[in-house]
Amino acid sequence: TNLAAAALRIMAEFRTSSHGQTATITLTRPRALHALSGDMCTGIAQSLLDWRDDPAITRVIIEHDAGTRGFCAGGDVANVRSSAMEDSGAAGRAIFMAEYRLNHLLFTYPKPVITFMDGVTMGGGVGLSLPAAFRIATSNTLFAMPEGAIGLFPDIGAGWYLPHLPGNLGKFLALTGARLDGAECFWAGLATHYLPDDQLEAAKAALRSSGDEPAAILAKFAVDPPEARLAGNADKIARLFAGDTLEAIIADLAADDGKWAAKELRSVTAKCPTSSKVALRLFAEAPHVPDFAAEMRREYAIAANMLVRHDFIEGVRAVLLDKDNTPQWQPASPEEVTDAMLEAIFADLPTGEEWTPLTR
Ligand code: QUE
Repeated sequence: TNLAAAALRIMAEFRTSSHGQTATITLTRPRALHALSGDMCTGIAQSLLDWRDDPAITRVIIEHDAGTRGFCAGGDVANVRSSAMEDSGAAGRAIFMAEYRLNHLLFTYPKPVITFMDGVTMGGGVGLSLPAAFRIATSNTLFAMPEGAIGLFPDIGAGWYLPHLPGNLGKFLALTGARLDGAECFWAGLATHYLPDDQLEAAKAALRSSGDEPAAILAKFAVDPPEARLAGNADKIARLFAGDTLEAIIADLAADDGKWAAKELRSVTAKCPTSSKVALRLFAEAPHVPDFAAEMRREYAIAANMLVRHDFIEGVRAVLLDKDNTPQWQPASPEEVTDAMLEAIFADLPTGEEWTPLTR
């Protein structure tokens, strides 16, 4: 009914609580696998600012509502897409502004944050995880940077975190959209701890009732993860994702006669070629980025330039709306993505329109 629909719309998409010295953000948008809306980003940042200045609070837990699927599936890309078609992307840019401000606030937060990556953790969910001092992988973790599937690019600070992963793992994650489980996240250093999912509520209860440091508390609940399947492919990833260009990586995968390379080649070539080239350039330029604020500034400019392109509108249509998974990319091949196109996507925004951090 209309009344029920209206009630669902005003239902809060996150809630906050505090127990002793521990504050908690709980994501409560289960119908979207807790994907971040712009309002969630703004509201969560406000709570974090309040707790930052509250001496009674020494640490913050980020979790999703118990009993629901997914930790956080991403950002508000369906609404960004609507904005691109209806208001030239103005509302979409505001959503990315709010999300990247939250990412930056978490990155610079002076108190330890503990993120429970318990379920689907993609894109926006990765942005809540990687800046946290304590990143808890679980038996339910499914981690990915899938933006190449929707004609976007690995954002939320991916250009800061991913280039530092060993053995070309960052390029592999960005170009294939590979899904990592909890054991693989721990193996790659994306997570700091691995907990069985039947220990999560006990670990949170201990963080809320004990005065001990988070590291000491989490050590009591962490276990050795199962073997990481990814470790067995690390040599191939290091070798076959070493190329500097998309064309070189595709050629190396195609020249390998193994089954693994053939499967990854299909993943790479299904992604938006412009997205993949943006990712490679983002990573190549990473050594020149002085700090995380500069990272957010460049990613925001890229997002603003990409969200109005055909590929983003088409990618969200194919993956999230029509779910036919047959996006028609423009250009459709790596060779057709010119340096001039990349220059336009990496162009600075006009003065006054750039990303800025939260000030309060
Ligand atoms: C790339 C993305 C997202 C994605 C899939 C991609 C993304 C996002 C979602 C998503 C998933 C399930 C939902 C939802 C959103 O999927 O950002 O509302 O129920 O939010 O390939 O960037």
